[in-house]
Amino acid sequence: MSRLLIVSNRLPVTVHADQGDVSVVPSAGGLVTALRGPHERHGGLWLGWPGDLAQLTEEQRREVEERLDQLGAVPVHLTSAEVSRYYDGFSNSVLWPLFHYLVEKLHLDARQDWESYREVNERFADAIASRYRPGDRVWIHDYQLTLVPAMLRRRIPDARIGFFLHIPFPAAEVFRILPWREQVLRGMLGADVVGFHTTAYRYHFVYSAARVLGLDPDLETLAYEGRRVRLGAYPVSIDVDEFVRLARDEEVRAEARRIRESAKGRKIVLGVDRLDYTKGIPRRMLAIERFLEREPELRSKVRFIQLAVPTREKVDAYADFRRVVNELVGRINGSYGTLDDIPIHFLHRSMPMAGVVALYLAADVMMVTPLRDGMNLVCKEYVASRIDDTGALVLSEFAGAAAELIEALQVNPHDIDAVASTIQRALVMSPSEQRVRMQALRRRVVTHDAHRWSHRFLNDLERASGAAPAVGAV
Ligand code: ADQ
Repeated sequence: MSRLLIVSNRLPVTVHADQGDVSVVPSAGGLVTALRGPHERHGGLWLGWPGDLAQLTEEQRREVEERLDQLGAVPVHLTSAEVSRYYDGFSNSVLWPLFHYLVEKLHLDARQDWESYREVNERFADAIASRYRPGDRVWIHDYQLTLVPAMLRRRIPDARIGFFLHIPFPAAEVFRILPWREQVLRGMLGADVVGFHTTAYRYHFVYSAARVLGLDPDLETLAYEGRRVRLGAYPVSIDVDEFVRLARDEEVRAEARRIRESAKGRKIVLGVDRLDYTKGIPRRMLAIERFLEREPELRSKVRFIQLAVPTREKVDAYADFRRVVNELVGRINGSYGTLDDIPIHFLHRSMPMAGVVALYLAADVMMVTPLRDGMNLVCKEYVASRIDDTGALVLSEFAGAAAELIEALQVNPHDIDAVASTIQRALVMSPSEQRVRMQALRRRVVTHDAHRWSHRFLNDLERASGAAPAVGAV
Protein backbone atom coordinates (compact mmCIF):
# COMPACT_ATOMS: atom_id res chain seq x y z
CA MET A 1 0.00 0.00 0.00
CA SER A 2 1.39 3.43 -0.91
CA ARG A 3 2.23 6.02 1.75
CA LEU A 4 -0.25 8.75 2.57
CA LEU A 5 0.92 12.32 3.13
CA ILE A 6 -1.77 14.33 4.93
CA VAL A 7 -1.46 18.09 4.74
CA SER A 8 -3.44 20.54 6.86
CA ASN A 9 -2.91 24.04 8.18
CA ARG A 10 -2.44 22.77 11.77
CA LEU A 11 -0.67 19.61 12.79
CA PRO A 12 -2.88 17.37 14.92
CA VAL A 13 -0.74 18.00 18.00
CA THR A 14 -0.51 20.55 20.79
CA VAL A 15 2.87 21.65 22.08
CA HIS A 16 2.83 22.45 25.82
CA ALA A 17 5.77 24.29 27.35
CA ASP A 18 5.69 24.24 31.13
CA GLN A 19 8.78 25.92 32.64
CA GLY A 20 11.66 23.57 31.72
CA ASP A 21 9.45 20.78 30.37
CA VAL A 22 8.03 20.57 26.94
CA SER A 23 5.53 18.01 25.66
CA VAL A 24 3.85 17.24 22.38
CA VAL A 25 0.37 15.81 22.81
CA PRO A 26 -1.70 14.43 19.91
CA SER A 27 -4.94 16.43 19.71
CA ALA A 28 -8.36 14.87 19.85
CA GLY A 29 -11.20 15.80 17.50
CA GLY A 30 -13.24 14.19 14.78
CA LEU A 31 -11.05 14.92 11.82
CA VAL A 32 -7.89 13.85 13.53
CA THR A 33 -9.54 10.60 14.60
CA ALA A 34 -10.81 9.97 11.08
CA LEU A 35 -7.39 10.47 9.57
CA ARG A 36 -5.33 8.84 12.32
CA GLY A 37 -6.21 5.34 11.07
CA PRO A 38 -5.04 5.91 7.48
CA HIS A 39 -2.07 7.96 8.75
CA GLU A 40 -0.81 5.15 10.97
CA ARG A 41 -1.75 2.24 8.70
CA HIS A 42 0.08 3.55 5.69
CA GLY A 43 3.20 4.67 7.56
CA GLY A 44 2.71 8.14 6.18
CA LEU A 45 3.45 11.68 7.26
CA TRP A 46 1.31 14.59 8.40
CA LEU A 47 2.52 18.06 7.42
CA GLY A 48 1.29 21.26 9.05
CA TRP A 49 1.95 24.18 11.34
CA PRO A 50 2.82 23.04 14.90
CA GLY A 51 1.77 26.38 16.46
CA ASP A 52 3.98 29.16 17.68
CA LEU A 53 7.24 27.76 19.07
CA ALA A 54 9.00 31.15 19.33
CA GLN A 55 9.10 31.15 23.11
CA LEU A 56 10.89 27.78 23.29
CA THR A 57 14.63 27.49 23.91
CA GLU A 58 16.87 25.94 21.25
CA GLU A 59 16.99 22.73 23.23
CA GLN A 60 13.22 22.61 23.68
CA ARG A 61 12.72 23.17 19.97
CA ARG A 62 15.02 20.25 19.22
CA GLU A 63 13.04 18.10 21.64
CA VAL A 64 9.77 19.10 19.95
CA GLU A 65 11.15 18.33 16.48
CA GLU A 66 12.32 14.91 17.67
CA ARG A 67 8.94 14.10 19.18
CA LEU A 68 7.14 15.29 16.02
CA ASP A 69 9.40 13.08 13.97
CA GLN A 70 8.44 10.04 16.09
CA LEU A 71 4.77 10.88 15.47
CA GLY A 72 5.29 11.11 11.69
CA ALA A 73 4.54 14.84 11.86
CA VAL A 74 6.46 17.33 9.71
CA PRO A 75 6.36 20.93 10.95
CA VAL A 76 5.85 23.79 8.50
CA HIS A 77 6.86 26.86 10.51
CA LEU A 78 5.15 30.23 10.16
CA THR A 79 6.39 33.63 11.32
CA SER A 80 4.05 35.75 13.43
CA ALA A 81 3.61 38.10 10.44
CA GLU A 82 2.52 35.11 8.35
CA VAL A 83 0.08 33.95 11.01
CA SER A 84 -1.42 37.40 10.94
CA ARG A 85 -1.57 37.76 7.12
CA TYR A 86 -1.93 34.24 5.70
CA TYR A 87 -4.06 32.81 8.51
CA ASP A 88 -5.95 35.61 10.32
CA GLY A 89 -5.89 37.80 7.21
CA PHE A 90 -6.52 35.95 3.96
CA SER A 91 -7.81 32.61 5.26
CA ASN A 92 -10.05 33.87 8.05
CA SER A 93 -10.96 37.41 6.96
CA VAL A 94 -11.42 36.78 3.22
CA LEU A 95 -12.04 33.15 2.29
CA TRP A 96 -13.89 32.16 5.49
CA PRO A 97 -16.54 34.96 5.39
CA LEU A 98 -16.92 34.84 1.58
CA PHE A 99 -17.39 31.06 1.43
CA HIS A 100 -20.01 31.40 4.21
CA TYR A 101 -21.88 34.12 2.23
CA LEU A 102 -21.07 36.81 4.80
CA VAL A 103 -19.99 39.33 2.23
CA GLU A 104 -20.30 42.28 4.63
CA LYS A 105 -17.55 40.77 6.81
CA LEU A 106 -15.17 40.52 3.88
CA HIS A 107 -11.85 42.28 4.18
CA LEU A 108 -11.19 43.02 0.53
CA ASP A 109 -8.22 45.34 0.57
CA ALA A 110 -6.16 42.26 1.16
CA ARG A 111 -3.42 42.30 -1.44
CA GLN A 112 -0.63 41.85 1.11
CA ASP A 113 -2.57 39.13 2.88
CA TRP A 114 -3.02 37.41 -0.48
CA GLU A 115 0.75 37.63 -1.13
CA SER A 116 1.44 36.01 2.21
CA TYR A 117 -1.20 33.33 1.51
CA ARG A 118 0.53 32.54 -1.77
CA GLU A 119 3.97 32.40 -0.15
CA VAL A 120 2.84 30.13 2.68
CA ASN A 121 1.07 27.84 0.18
CA GLU A 122 4.38 27.67 -1.77
CA ARG A 123 6.18 26.73 1.44
CA PHE A 124 3.72 23.91 2.06
CA ALA A 125 4.23 22.69 -1.53
CA ASP A 126 8.02 22.75 -0.98
CA ALA A 127 7.68 20.84 2.27
CA ILE A 128 5.55 18.15 0.60
CA ALA A 129 7.85 17.92 -2.43
CA SER A 130 10.92 17.47 -0.22
CA ARG A 131 9.31 14.50 1.57
CA TYR A 132 7.56 13.00 -1.42
CA ARG A 133 8.50 9.52 -2.67
CA PRO A 134 7.22 8.04 -5.94
CA GLY A 135 3.93 6.24 -5.34
CA ASP A 136 2.88 8.40 -2.36
CA ARG A 137 -0.66 9.75 -2.22
CA VAL A 138 -1.05 13.33 -0.98
CA TRP A 139 -4.25 14.52 0.74
CA ILE A 140 -4.44 18.29 1.21
CA HIS A 141 -7.08 19.81 3.48
CA ASP A 142 -9.16 22.93 3.46
CA TYR A 143 -9.42 26.57 2.55
CA GLN A 144 -6.07 27.66 3.97
CA LEU A 145 -4.28 25.57 1.34
CA THR A 146 -6.31 25.93 -1.89
CA LEU A 147 -3.26 26.78 -4.01
CA VAL A 148 -1.12 23.86 -2.84
CA PRO A 149 -2.50 21.18 -5.24
CA ALA A 150 -1.44 23.15 -8.36
CA MET A 151 1.84 24.23 -6.77
CA LEU A 152 2.68 20.62 -5.97
CA ARG A 153 1.59 19.50 -9.45
CA ARG A 154 4.14 21.93 -10.94
CA ARG A 155 6.87 20.39 -8.77
CA ILE A 156 5.80 16.74 -9.25
CA PRO A 157 3.62 16.43 -12.36
CA ASP A 158 2.67 12.78 -11.84
CA ALA A 159 1.89 12.99 -8.09
CA ARG A 160 -1.45 11.60 -6.95
CA ILE A 161 -3.09 14.54 -5.18
CA GLY A 162 -6.40 14.84 -3.33
CA PHE A 163 -7.95 18.03 -1.96
CA PHE A 164 -10.87 18.25 0.47
CA LEU A 165 -12.75 21.45 1.29
CA HIS A 166 -14.23 21.43 4.80
CA ILE A 167 -16.30 24.61 4.39
CA PRO A 168 -19.06 25.33 1.87
CA PHE A 169 -18.14 26.16 -1.70
CA PRO A 170 -20.41 29.16 -2.33
CA ALA A 171 -22.68 29.85 -5.28
CA ALA A 172 -20.77 31.15 -8.29
CA GLU A 173 -22.39 34.59 -7.96
CA VAL A 174 -20.79 34.91 -4.52
CA PHE A 175 -17.51 33.19 -5.36
CA ARG A 176 -16.98 35.55 -8.31
CA ILE A 177 -16.60 38.44 -5.85
CA LEU A 178 -13.14 37.17 -4.92
CA PRO A 179 -10.44 39.13 -6.77
CA TRP A 180 -8.27 35.97 -6.71
CA ARG A 181 -11.05 33.65 -7.90
CA GLU A 182 -9.10 32.36 -10.88
CA GLN A 183 -6.00 31.48 -8.85
CA VAL A 184 -8.08 29.68 -6.21
CA LEU A 185 -9.92 27.58 -8.81
CA ARG A 186 -6.72 26.73 -10.67
CA GLY A 187 -5.07 25.89 -7.35
CA MET A 188 -7.75 23.36 -6.41
CA LEU A 189 -7.83 21.91 -9.93
CA GLY A 190 -4.21 20.87 -9.49
CA ALA A 191 -5.63 17.86 -7.60
CA ASP A 192 -6.77 14.56 -9.12
CA VAL A 193 -9.74 14.37 -6.74
CA VAL A 194 -11.49 17.41 -5.25
CA GLY A 195 -13.90 16.56 -2.44
CA PHE A 196 -16.81 18.53 -0.95
CA HIS A 197 -19.29 17.71 1.80
CA THR A 198 -22.38 17.92 -0.42
CA THR A 199 -23.44 17.70 -4.03
CA ALA A 200 -24.63 21.33 -3.81
CA TYR A 201 -21.08 22.58 -3.07
CA ARG A 202 -19.76 20.45 -5.91
CA TYR A 203 -22.32 21.98 -8.24
CA HIS A 204 -21.27 25.51 -7.19
CA PHE A 205 -17.64 24.64 -7.88
CA VAL A 206 -18.39 23.24 -11.34
CA TYR A 207 -20.49 26.24 -12.24
CA SER A 208 -17.77 28.63 -10.98
CA ALA A 209 -15.12 26.78 -13.01
CA ALA A 210 -17.36 27.07 -16.08
CA ARG A 211 -18.04 30.77 -15.48
CA VAL A 212 -14.56 31.90 -14.47
CA LEU A 213 -12.32 29.52 -16.45
CA GLY A 214 -14.64 28.55 -19.30
CA LEU A 215 -14.41 24.81 -18.52
CA ASP A 216 -17.07 22.42 -19.80
CA PRO A 217 -19.41 21.89 -16.85
CA ASP A 218 -19.59 18.24 -15.77
CA LEU A 219 -20.56 17.27 -12.24
CA GLU A 220 -18.32 14.21 -11.99
CA THR A 221 -15.12 15.09 -13.84
CA LEU A 222 -13.61 18.27 -15.21
CA ALA A 223 -11.18 18.13 -18.10
CA TYR A 224 -8.43 20.57 -17.19
CA GLU A 225 -4.95 21.10 -18.63
CA GLY A 226 -4.69 17.64 -20.11
CA ARG A 227 -5.93 15.86 -16.98
CA ARG A 228 -9.21 14.66 -15.61
CA VAL A 229 -10.12 16.08 -12.21
CA ARG A 230 -12.63 13.94 -10.37
CA LEU A 231 -15.16 15.78 -8.20
CA GLY A 232 -16.93 14.02 -5.35
CA ALA A 233 -19.33 14.61 -2.45
CA TYR A 234 -18.00 13.00 0.73
CA PRO A 235 -19.98 14.07 3.81
CA VAL A 236 -17.57 14.18 6.74
CA SER A 237 -18.64 12.58 9.99
CA ILE A 238 -17.55 11.63 13.49
CA ASP A 239 -16.02 8.67 15.28
CA VAL A 240 -19.36 7.18 16.33
CA ASP A 241 -17.86 4.43 18.52
CA GLU A 242 -16.09 7.02 20.66
CA PHE A 243 -19.34 8.94 21.30
CA VAL A 244 -21.25 5.74 22.09
CA ARG A 245 -18.47 4.74 24.50
CA LEU A 246 -18.64 8.11 26.27
CA ALA A 247 -22.44 8.00 26.35
CA ARG A 248 -22.25 4.65 28.18
CA ASP A 249 -19.51 5.73 30.58
CA GLU A 250 -20.74 5.77 34.19
CA GLU A 251 -18.96 9.02 35.08
CA VAL A 252 -20.34 10.80 32.03
CA ARG A 253 -23.84 9.58 32.87
CA ALA A 254 -23.46 10.72 36.47
CA GLU A 255 -22.40 14.18 35.25
CA ALA A 256 -25.44 14.28 32.93
CA ARG A 257 -27.70 13.44 35.90
CA ARG A 258 -26.07 16.21 37.92
CA ILE A 259 -26.71 18.74 35.13
CA ARG A 260 -30.35 17.67 35.00
CA GLU A 261 -30.78 17.85 38.75
CA SER A 262 -29.35 21.36 38.82
CA ALA A 263 -31.97 22.35 36.24
CA LYS A 264 -34.62 21.53 38.89
CA GLY A 265 -37.10 19.83 36.57
CA ARG A 266 -36.69 22.33 33.77
CA LYS A 267 -36.20 20.98 30.25
CA ILE A 268 -32.75 21.68 28.84
CA VAL A 269 -32.20 23.24 25.42
CA LEU A 270 -28.55 23.14 24.39
CA GLY A 271 -26.24 24.89 21.92
CA VAL A 272 -22.56 23.90 21.45
CA ASP A 273 -20.49 25.88 18.97
CA ARG A 274 -17.23 27.64 18.35
CA LEU A 275 -18.02 31.30 19.02
CA ASP A 276 -17.98 32.02 15.29
CA TYR A 277 -20.27 34.46 13.48
CA THR A 278 -21.26 31.72 11.01
CA LYS A 279 -22.84 29.61 13.76
CA GLY A 280 -25.94 31.80 14.12
CA ILE A 281 -25.70 32.38 17.88
CA PRO A 282 -27.17 35.92 17.95
CA ARG A 283 -30.20 34.91 15.89
CA ARG A 284 -30.60 31.84 18.09
CA MET A 285 -30.64 34.16 21.13
CA LEU A 286 -33.25 36.37 19.48
CA ALA A 287 -35.37 33.27 18.79
CA ILE A 288 -35.05 32.28 22.45
CA GLU A 289 -36.13 35.79 23.44
CA ARG A 290 -39.12 35.53 21.07
CA PHE A 291 -40.01 32.14 22.55
CA LEU A 292 -39.84 33.51 26.13
CA GLU A 293 -41.96 36.49 25.13
CA ARG A 294 -44.61 34.29 23.51
CA GLU A 295 -44.75 31.43 26.03
CA PRO A 296 -45.01 32.94 29.52
CA GLU A 297 -46.18 29.64 31.04
CA LEU A 298 -43.09 27.82 29.73
CA ARG A 299 -40.59 30.41 31.03
CA SER A 300 -40.03 28.66 34.30
CA LYS A 301 -39.91 25.24 32.66
CA VAL A 302 -36.91 25.63 30.34
CA ARG A 303 -33.20 26.21 30.79
CA PHE A 304 -31.08 27.23 27.80
CA ILE A 305 -27.41 26.31 27.94
CA GLN A 306 -25.02 27.73 25.34
CA LEU A 307 -21.47 26.38 25.37
CA ALA A 308 -19.24 28.51 23.17
CA VAL A 309 -15.61 27.69 22.62
CA PRO A 310 -13.30 30.72 22.16
CA THR A 311 -11.91 30.97 18.64
CA ARG A 312 -9.79 33.27 16.39
CA GLU A 313 -9.56 35.88 19.10
CA LYS A 314 -7.08 38.02 17.17
CA VAL A 315 -9.43 38.64 14.24
CA ASP A 316 -11.34 41.95 14.72
CA ALA A 317 -14.67 40.65 13.42
CA TYR A 318 -14.61 38.06 16.22
CA ALA A 319 -14.01 40.56 19.03
CA ASP A 320 -16.99 42.70 17.85
CA PHE A 321 -19.06 39.57 17.55
CA ARG A 322 -18.28 38.48 21.12
CA ARG A 323 -19.54 41.82 22.38
CA VAL A 324 -22.81 41.42 20.45
CA VAL A 325 -23.41 37.95 21.93
CA ASN A 326 -22.56 39.07 25.47
CA GLU A 327 -24.96 42.02 25.20
CA LEU A 328 -27.78 39.87 23.87
CA VAL A 329 -27.39 37.25 26.59
CA GLY A 330 -27.23 40.01 29.22
CA ARG A 331 -30.35 41.71 27.87
CA ILE A 332 -32.42 38.50 27.73
CA ASN A 333 -31.30 37.35 31.17
CA GLY A 334 -32.01 40.84 32.50
CA SER A 335 -35.54 40.78 31.10
CA TYR A 336 -36.53 37.20 31.90
CA GLY A 337 -34.33 36.21 34.85
CA THR A 338 -35.79 35.80 38.33
CA LEU A 339 -34.19 35.63 41.75
CA ASP A 340 -34.20 31.83 41.34
CA ASP A 341 -32.85 31.39 37.84
CA ILE A 342 -31.79 32.96 34.56
CA PRO A 343 -33.04 31.63 31.20
CA ILE A 344 -29.67 31.41 29.39
CA HIS A 345 -26.60 29.84 30.94
CA PHE A 346 -23.77 31.03 28.71
CA LEU A 347 -20.40 29.27 29.08
CA HIS A 348 -17.57 30.78 27.05
CA ARG A 349 -14.95 28.03 27.27
CA SER A 350 -13.67 24.83 25.81
CA MET A 351 -14.56 21.59 27.56
CA PRO A 352 -13.20 18.02 27.44
CA MET A 353 -15.29 15.79 25.18
CA ALA A 354 -16.62 13.82 28.19
CA GLY A 355 -18.13 17.06 29.52
CA VAL A 356 -19.65 17.89 26.13
CA VAL A 357 -21.21 14.41 25.91
CA ALA A 358 -22.64 14.80 29.45
CA LEU A 359 -24.36 17.95 28.13
CA TYR A 360 -25.60 16.07 25.05
CA LEU A 361 -27.08 13.41 27.34
CA ALA A 362 -28.70 16.00 29.59
CA ALA A 363 -30.27 18.01 26.76
CA ASP A 364 -33.91 17.45 25.78
CA VAL A 365 -33.46 19.64 22.73
CA MET A 366 -30.29 20.36 20.74
CA MET A 367 -30.15 23.54 18.69
CA VAL A 368 -27.74 23.61 15.76
CA THR A 369 -28.68 26.72 13.80
CA PRO A 370 -25.68 28.01 11.81
CA LEU A 371 -26.26 30.63 9.11
CA ARG A 372 -23.94 28.50 6.96
CA ASP A 373 -21.81 25.51 7.86
CA GLY A 374 -19.80 23.18 5.62
CA MET A 375 -21.13 20.16 7.47
CA ASN A 376 -21.44 20.68 11.26
CA LEU A 377 -20.31 17.84 13.47
CA VAL A 378 -22.09 18.91 16.66
CA CYS A 379 -25.47 17.66 15.38
CA LYS A 380 -23.94 14.28 14.51
CA GLU A 381 -22.27 14.09 17.93
CA TYR A 382 -25.62 14.74 19.64
CA VAL A 383 -27.34 12.05 17.58
CA ALA A 384 -24.53 9.52 18.19
CA SER A 385 -24.67 10.19 21.95
CA ARG A 386 -28.47 9.66 22.28
CA ILE A 387 -28.15 5.90 22.64
CA ASP A 388 -31.66 5.58 24.14
CA ASP A 389 -33.30 7.21 21.06
CA THR A 390 -34.66 10.21 22.97
CA GLY A 391 -34.22 13.94 22.41
CA ALA A 392 -35.03 16.35 19.58
CA LEU A 393 -32.68 18.01 17.13
CA VAL A 394 -33.39 21.45 15.67
CA LEU A 395 -31.16 21.86 12.62
CA SER A 396 -30.47 24.72 10.23
CA GLU A 397 -31.26 24.15 6.57
CA PHE A 398 -27.96 25.85 5.84
CA ALA A 399 -25.73 23.26 7.51
CA GLY A 400 -24.26 20.68 5.12
CA ALA A 401 -25.60 18.05 7.56
CA ALA A 402 -29.18 19.04 6.64
CA ALA A 403 -28.82 17.08 3.38
CA GLU A 404 -28.37 13.87 5.41
CA LEU A 405 -30.25 14.47 8.67
CA ILE A 406 -33.68 14.88 7.15
CA GLU A 407 -35.54 13.62 10.24
CA ALA A 408 -34.34 16.60 12.31
CA LEU A 409 -36.68 19.59 12.78
CA GLN A 410 -35.16 21.72 10.05
CA VAL A 411 -35.41 25.50 10.26
CA ASN A 412 -34.36 28.62 8.43
CA PRO A 413 -32.09 30.24 11.05
CA HIS A 414 -32.81 33.72 9.64
CA ASP A 415 -36.51 33.32 10.43
CA ILE A 416 -36.64 34.15 14.12
CA ASP A 417 -40.37 33.44 14.47
CA ALA A 418 -39.97 30.03 12.84
CA VAL A 419 -37.04 29.13 15.12
CA ALA A 420 -39.05 30.25 18.20
CA SER A 421 -41.97 28.03 17.13
CA THR A 422 -39.63 25.12 16.44
CA ILE A 423 -38.16 25.38 19.97
CA GLN A 424 -41.70 25.11 21.29
CA ARG A 425 -42.48 22.19 18.98
CA ALA A 426 -39.31 20.34 20.01
CA LEU A 427 -40.07 20.83 23.71
CA VAL A 428 -43.52 19.24 23.43
CA MET A 429 -42.55 16.45 21.00
CA SER A 430 -44.02 13.13 22.15
CA PRO A 431 -41.64 10.34 23.21
CA SER A 432 -42.84 8.17 20.30
CA GLU A 433 -42.10 10.88 17.71
CA GLN A 434 -38.70 11.46 19.33
CA ARG A 435 -37.95 7.74 19.04
CA VAL A 436 -39.00 7.43 15.39
CA ARG A 437 -36.95 10.46 14.38
CA MET A 438 -33.91 9.66 16.51
CA GLN A 439 -33.75 6.04 15.36
CA ALA A 440 -33.69 7.15 11.74
CA LEU A 441 -31.07 9.80 12.47
CA ARG A 442 -28.91 7.36 14.41
CA ARG A 443 -29.06 4.76 11.64
CA ARG A 444 -27.69 7.26 9.20
CA VAL A 445 -24.96 8.64 11.47
CA VAL A 446 -23.84 5.17 12.57
CA THR A 447 -23.52 3.83 9.02
CA HIS A 448 -21.85 6.96 7.60
CA ASP A 449 -19.12 7.58 10.14
CA ALA A 450 -15.74 9.27 9.81
CA HIS A 451 -13.95 6.06 8.86
CA ARG A 452 -16.25 5.58 5.93
CA TRP A 453 -15.62 9.20 4.89
CA SER A 454 -11.83 8.82 4.72
CA HIS A 455 -12.11 5.37 3.20
CA ARG A 456 -14.34 6.59 0.35
CA PHE A 457 -12.12 9.57 -0.42
CA LEU A 458 -8.92 7.52 -0.37
CA ASN A 459 -10.47 4.83 -2.57
CA ASP A 460 -11.30 7.43 -5.19
CA LEU A 461 -7.83 8.89 -4.89
CA GLU A 462 -6.31 5.42 -5.31
CA ARG A 463 -8.24 5.01 -8.54
CA ALA A 464 -7.43 8.53 -9.76
CA SER A 465 -5.28 8.76 -12.80
CA GLY A 466 -2.39 10.88 -11.49
CA ALA A 467 -1.23 12.90 -14.48
CA ALA A 468 -2.57 10.50 -17.13
CA PRO A 469 -3.76 12.38 -20.20
CA ALA A 470 -7.44 13.11 -20.41
CA VAL A 471 -9.57 12.58 -23.45
CA GLY A 472 -10.90 15.84 -24.81
CA ALA A 473 -8.76 17.87 -22.43
CA VAL A 474 -8.79 21.65 -22.71
P1 ADQ B 1 -16.02 23.74 12.75
O1 ADQ B 1 -16.47 25.03 12.17
O2 ADQ B 1 -15.05 23.83 13.85
O3 ADQ B 1 -15.45 22.75 11.62
P2 ADQ B 1 -17.98 21.66 13.69
O4 ADQ B 1 -18.07 20.70 12.57
O5 ADQ B 1 -19.31 21.91 14.33
O6 ADQ B 1 -17.41 23.07 13.27
O7 ADQ B 1 -16.99 21.07 14.78
C1 ADQ B 1 -16.81 21.71 16.01
C2 ADQ B 1 -16.16 20.75 17.02
O8 ADQ B 1 -15.81 21.51 18.18
C3 ADQ B 1 -17.10 19.66 17.47
O9 ADQ B 1 -16.41 18.45 17.54
C4 ADQ B 1 -17.55 20.12 18.87
O10 ADQ B 1 -17.83 19.07 19.76
C5 ADQ B 1 -16.36 20.90 19.34
N1 ADQ B 1 -16.77 21.97 20.28
C6 ADQ B 1 -17.60 22.97 20.06
N2 ADQ B 1 -17.73 23.73 21.18
C7 ADQ B 1 -16.95 23.17 22.12
C8 ADQ B 1 -16.62 23.49 23.48
N3 ADQ B 1 -17.10 24.56 24.09
N4 ADQ B 1 -15.77 22.69 24.12
C9 ADQ B 1 -15.23 21.61 23.49
N5 ADQ B 1 -15.49 21.27 22.22
C10 ADQ B 1 -16.34 22.04 21.54
C11 ADQ B 1 -15.20 22.87 10.20
C12 ADQ B 1 -16.41 23.28 9.35
C13 ADQ B 1 -17.58 22.35 9.62
C14 ADQ B 1 -17.17 20.90 9.35
C15 ADQ B 1 -15.85 20.57 10.06
C16 ADQ B 1 -15.30 19.21 9.61
O11 ADQ B 1 -16.77 24.64 9.61
O12 ADQ B 1 -18.70 22.70 8.83
O13 ADQ B 1 -18.18 20.03 9.84
O14 ADQ B 1 -14.85 21.54 9.78
O15 ADQ B 1 -15.19 19.15 8.23
